[in-house]
This record gives sequence, structure tokens and C-alpha cells, in this order.
Amino acid sequence: MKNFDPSLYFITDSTGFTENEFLFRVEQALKGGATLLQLREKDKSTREYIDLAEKVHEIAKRYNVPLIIDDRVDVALAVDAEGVHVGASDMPVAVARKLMGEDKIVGATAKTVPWAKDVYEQGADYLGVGAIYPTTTKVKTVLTSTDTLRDICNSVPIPVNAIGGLNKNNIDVLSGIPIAGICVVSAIMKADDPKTAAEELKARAHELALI
Ligand code: TZP
Ligand code: MG
Repeated sequence: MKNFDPSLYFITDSTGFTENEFLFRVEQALKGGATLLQLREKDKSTREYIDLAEKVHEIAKRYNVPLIIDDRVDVALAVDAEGVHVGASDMPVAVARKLMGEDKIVGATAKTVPWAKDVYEQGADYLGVGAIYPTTTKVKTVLTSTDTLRDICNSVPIPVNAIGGLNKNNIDVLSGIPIAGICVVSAIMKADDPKTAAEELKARAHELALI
């Protein structure tokens, strides 16, 4: 069933962690209240990606949190993940939708209003928009203004999440913009305590009425 809560969308990065430490951190983030989880791996072989995705999916299921796989429809299908996220240079949204089926979540990146409308029409279920701030996470991206973010939110009827360099000390910049949630990598992944980091981020987002 396609029912998901994008309010605190945690995107992983396993760089620099042992597998056990990585899986521990993922679980802590879920304990801390992450509502949606994306496994994002850039350097793994297909075999390694599937192997890790299976382990992460087992954990996510225990917390009833949907697992989204970044970029790779084949990996998402292989582990029966709840969805996939595709960016500008990945599979087109319409193709991902066709392969994943109507019941799975297909998320897309968008940085302009025409782009957002296009991926919505192709069947995207949610959008990730950013980077709002410069990011230290490995990604090819450019900054997106909060005005563009607001315009995108008002141009499509699907949830829009802000992403890029967000943390509990700077999400106030999103106040008043009708986002559905925030996406973070480092603010949780690299925190001393990912559970507390997720809790604090969620509390701050609620305080600001962002989510
Ligand atoms: N897309 C735009 S910015 C970004 C992605 C995947 C990375 C966000 O990572 P962080 O660490 O939350 O800035
Ligand atoms: Mg991608």
C-alpha cells in the first residue's frame, strides 16, 4: 500500500562506517523517529548494494518505515523495497514507474517548477528539492532558492521535501513554505548520537510547524 509519511526523511551514507556501525546508526535514526528511509550507495557493486539493502530492509520493517532505494530500480525490486528515488541522470520517472508498478513509491528530484510538473506528470509520488544549503555529502547538485522551493510546493499536488545541508539550527529558513518534510543525510548520519539527532530535528521541525 502506498501510504508514507515524508516528514523526517533520513537518507543514508555508509561512507566511513563498518557495516555493523552503519546498521546500528540506521536503526538509531529509526528509533529517533525517522519516518522514511532511503538507502543511498554510490560505490557499491550490485551484489553489495542488494546485500546491504536486504539488511536495511529487515530493520526498516521492524519500525514500519518504508525503504526507498536510491537510483536503482533493479535493487529496489530485488529486495521488494517500498520504493525508489530517481534523479536527473537516473532512469526517467515514467520508466521507473512502469517497472516498479503503481503500488510502489517513486520519488524524484526537481529543481525548477517545469521540472517538478514534468516528473509529477510522469508519475512521481513525492519530490526532493534542493540543495537548500551547500552540502558535504557526495552529490552533484546546485543550490535551489527557498523561493523556488515554495513555487514548486505550490505547483504540484504531491509532497515536496527540502534537502541539502539542513540541520536543526538552520531549518527555520523553511518556515512558512508548504513542504511535506525535510530530507537529511549528515545531520543524522554523522551525528554523535543519531537517535537524539533525529529526535531533536523532528522536535525543531514541529516547533517551526514545518511538519
Ligand atoms: N541531493 C541534494 S543535496 C543532497 C542530495 C542527495 C545531499 C544532502 O545531504 P546533507 O548531508 O543532508 O546535506
Ligand atoms: Mg540519483
